[in-house]
Amino acid sequence: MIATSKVKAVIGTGITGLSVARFLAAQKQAFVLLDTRIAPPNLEKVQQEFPGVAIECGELNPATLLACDEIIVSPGVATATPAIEQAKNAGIPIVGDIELFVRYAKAPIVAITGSNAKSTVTTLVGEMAKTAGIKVAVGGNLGTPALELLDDAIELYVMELSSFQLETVTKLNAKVATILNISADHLDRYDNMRAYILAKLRIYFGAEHIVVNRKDVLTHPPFAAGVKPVYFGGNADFGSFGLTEQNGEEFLAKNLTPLMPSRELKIRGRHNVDNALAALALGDAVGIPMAAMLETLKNFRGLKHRCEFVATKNGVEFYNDSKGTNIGATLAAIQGLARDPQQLIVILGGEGKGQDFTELAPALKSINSQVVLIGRDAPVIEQAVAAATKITHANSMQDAVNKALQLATPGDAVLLSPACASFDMFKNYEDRGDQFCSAVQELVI
Ligand code: UMA
Ligand code: ADP
Repeated sequence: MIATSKVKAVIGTGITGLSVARFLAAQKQAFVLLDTRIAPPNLEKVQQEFPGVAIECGELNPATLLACDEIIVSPGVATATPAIEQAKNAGIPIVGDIELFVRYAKAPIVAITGSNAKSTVTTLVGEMAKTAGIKVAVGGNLGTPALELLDDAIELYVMELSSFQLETVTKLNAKVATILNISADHLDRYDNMRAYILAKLRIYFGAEHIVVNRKDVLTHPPFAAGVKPVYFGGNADFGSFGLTEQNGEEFLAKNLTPLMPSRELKIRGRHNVDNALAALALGDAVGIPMAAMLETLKNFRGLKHRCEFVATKNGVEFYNDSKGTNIGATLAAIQGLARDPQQLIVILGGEGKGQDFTELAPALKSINSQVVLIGRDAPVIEQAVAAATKITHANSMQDAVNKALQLATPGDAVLLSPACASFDMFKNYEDRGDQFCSAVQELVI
């Protein structure tokens, strides 16, 4: 039986498109599949799994879209694509997998976005819920498509959401929603920062609770949301999760009540103190017991490739922050791991995505730093930061690690946080981080 008289269009045959197709097929809903690539991924799989379904590859055909009653767009496809715009102007609803997910999810949703720290905070909140014995599903942009998480036995959904996913959301109705921070990213997709931020702000639509970053006003809802936000970061006060001092020691605190000393966190760097506070605020809003949240914070060692401690060689500590793929992330990592007067040697470079690297200069200048440059946009970065720090060039990750060790003295640290995409030299950021870790382990000292 067909659920509606018309068909739906699913754009994209990546993991999101596949999850949408499976979801619609399970509902006996007719659909067509489209992908803008001539040879998209999963093509054979899709043909086998959905034998009767029409699949169109290459430039989107407006006629196909205009014949549908709803278009479900994968996050990697811009809704500004002309054929999609044309369908939208004809009154056809354009949605994404998250909108479908919201229609069917029965448990409360913790919704997390931000330019950086999404995966860390999403994973932390998920772990906190697990520690508390809550049946939790964790996913979205983190990796598992939202629709694959749907299960009536689930008691809480913790969702990492990208600006791409939020673009097509009308009303998320999250139990709690947050934008962790905002810095420039994805400007190859958005015309300007305004458009990028507006996409992110959609996370607050219909939210019961809102958590915002005290130090980043761009995360605050500009509209009268009817909800008083809870702040995280900075000094503790009422209505916030922040930092307070007790007997000369820094504590994470709720409403000025000390919860645990910051030094008991296993995740390193000042930015991770903010991440811990954000996770506490989110968990608190959905009723995760405080004891379970604090236990999780004391045990959570962080995700791979995010300011991950690798090894100490010759008295020099090596950190892998390969997921630092934009300037905002790298600034946080530099500020988090700076050990002035000891040196911080930062390995930077790759595909610069058109970013303005002069933003890194003040941070590099304010500490005892050196930079080892790799990758395609090394000359662009050199021009932007040469006046602020000393530059050395390297032609491979192994070369970069060897040179960093030569530049270091015991007590210094070496940080791979490239502020760039990896695709010019590596398969992806994981490959880049793995090559860094191997090169560190292989150092001859
Ligand atoms: N593509 C086309 N034509 C199409 C469909 C896709 O060219 O018709 C291209 C896209 O431009 C993109 C790639 O194919 O380069 C993948 O796009 P997709 O929408 O099919 O992606 P999925 O494989 O479904 O994965 C998506 C998210 N990817 C993107 O948003 C690009 C994954 O986030 C996410 O984990 C997954 O859904 C499950 O929710 C990845 C990501 O890079 C990790 N996200 C960006 C980020 O974190 O910065 C936003
Ligand atoms: P995302 O999923 O948003 O990319 P991750 O948790 O994977 O976030 O972290 C990516 C990078 O962002 C880290 O490697 C680190 O360099 C940086 N980062 C982590 N926490 C913060 C923060 N609170 N503020 C700014 N940058 C951060």
